[in-house]
Amino acid sequence: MCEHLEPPGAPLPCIQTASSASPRKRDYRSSLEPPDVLWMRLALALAARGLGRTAPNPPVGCVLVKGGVAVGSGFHAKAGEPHAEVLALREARARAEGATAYVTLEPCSHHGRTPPCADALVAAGIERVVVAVLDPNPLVAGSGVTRLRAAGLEVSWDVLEGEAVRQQAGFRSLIVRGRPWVVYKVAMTLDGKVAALSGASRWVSGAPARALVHRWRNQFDAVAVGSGTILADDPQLGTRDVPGGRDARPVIFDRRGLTPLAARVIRPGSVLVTSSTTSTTAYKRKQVTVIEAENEVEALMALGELGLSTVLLEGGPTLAGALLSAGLIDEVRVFVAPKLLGAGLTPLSAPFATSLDEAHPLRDVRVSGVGQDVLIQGCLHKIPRLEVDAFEPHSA
Ligand code: AOF
Ligand code: ZN
Repeated sequence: MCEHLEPPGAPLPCIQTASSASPRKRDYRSSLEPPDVLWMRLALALAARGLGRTAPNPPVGCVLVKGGVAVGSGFHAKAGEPHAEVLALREARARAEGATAYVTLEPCSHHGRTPPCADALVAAGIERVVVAVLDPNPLVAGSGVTRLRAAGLEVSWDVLEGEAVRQQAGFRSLIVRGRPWVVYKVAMTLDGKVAALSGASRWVSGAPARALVHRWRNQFDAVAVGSGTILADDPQLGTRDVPGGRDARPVIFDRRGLTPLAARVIRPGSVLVTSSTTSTTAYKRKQVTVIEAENEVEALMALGELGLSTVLLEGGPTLAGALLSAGLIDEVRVFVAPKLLGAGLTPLSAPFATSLDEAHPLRDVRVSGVGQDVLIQGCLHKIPRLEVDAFEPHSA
């Protein structure tokens, strides 16, 4: 997802990229962008409001535009509730006739929990549909576009495709790989320490970085930690201070059942991932969902079965090292704080590369400033896409 969890239009200030070398240079990009791109940005910003709420469904936004004016808009708020297009059509009513629809995901063509959006767009008299990206769901996978084109609508599907793919990383991961998209978030000192030797880590990063993490938690389906982090910090893993926020589902990786029942994350709805040898009755009594898994892959597949599409992994180094070694971390977001510790714990405790040739390169790297800290984010894996070589992005 790389930065997909931040609503488009509210990017962090990039402090050093090839395209923004001068700190005084303003970014006038949006005022020069074609209308299709601007309207799609609005649809993506709407979709972002569903992040962390729609799983196993994707976040989707839709704007209907006629004569240069938005006549309806909507976003998918929750699985089982109406799709973005339907809400936008409801708002536009008769004004939808002859309008262009901007949708961040290919309109669906199947009868799921709701009827097909492609049919609703056709019935409302929409003339043109601009889609950001095709739906990898095998029930849709191009058939939404085909159906719209067959009904005579002009359809394209490549506007802000990269942004849409990043925003839908969780959904794409879940539907293609059966497991959530895993983002490892870590805060370290300038000399690469996440905690003092005692294990104390409050606080490495500054208040603005910590507030940003709360906003991320609000947009993820789950927040995961190892039992070591629970024992060291007893974190609450909530979204304090986020207006309208709700807690992501806490997931505790605890092979040996070391998490105290009085820990703050042991609450109804939390998930405990453990081994078959752990006694789990007391956790279950606290309405904790227990997953017994033999290894990390099994654990993540079980989280996928619970419908969790995005996991923000918040440590500690042992769990992160194990997941990275198993190839299960998809993206990293590292805050580097202007402090030196000299001695302490490092972000990944499992050795996974013995030479620089074996280092894991990140793709789609972004560097930004958050208060006094520097945030570096990048992906280890490609976000799953639908390969559609034979499928034209524009109507003939
Ligand atoms: C759209 N617009 O806003 C969303 C779509 O069970 P259902 O009926 O909600 O269908 C879920 C599937 O529909 C989901 O897996 C994805 O393929 C698509 N989601 N499609 O046209 C939307 N949320
Ligand atoms: Zn739909």
